Amino acid sequence: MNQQPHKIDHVGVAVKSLDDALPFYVENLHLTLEGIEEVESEKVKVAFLRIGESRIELLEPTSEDSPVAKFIEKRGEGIHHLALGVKQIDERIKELKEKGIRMLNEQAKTGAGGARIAFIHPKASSGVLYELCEKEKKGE
Ligand code: CMX
Repeated sequence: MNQQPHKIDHVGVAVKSLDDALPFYVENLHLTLEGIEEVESEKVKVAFLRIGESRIELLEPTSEDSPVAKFIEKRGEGIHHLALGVKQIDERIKELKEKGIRMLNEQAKTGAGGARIAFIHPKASSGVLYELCEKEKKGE
């Protein structure tokens, strides 16, 4: 069933500062920090914390015009998006567009960890920002 998302790949959480947020996750929740990476195209620095087959992705804005900076300004820190693990993302985007679903990305772009990603506008999905996320099998 290639059409069906196969897991929650990660939950994106907007934070003002990774340095301030990380100790809670690592020292109190005992999650494993897999790595920190800057995603220039999205104007964020991200930290991935493994939780079972999924991850929590902490997102710190790296500039004032970052989508995450705007989100924090408007709503405060908190859950920012849900990323669904999918196969054949190009097909998934094409199908959603054909069905008239408002996509924020008409084509997949490269996100953290080299994943191919595309966002669906939250107005198309009951106020939730969804990311489609396709990864190579290795290190998924
Ligand atoms: N979740 C749910 N709703 C959201 C949202 C979010 N994360 N961010 C904004 N919204 C809401 C706004 O509050 C607004 O709602 P109201 O009209 O009811 O107030 C609505 O979406 C549209 O807002 P907008 O003014 O048209 O657009 P914004 O400038 O706020 O941008 C969005 C919102 C989603 C289009 C923009 O943030 C975007 O393009 N996001 C995709 C890219 C991204 O988020 N990158 C960062 C993560 C990258 C990564 O994971 O690596």
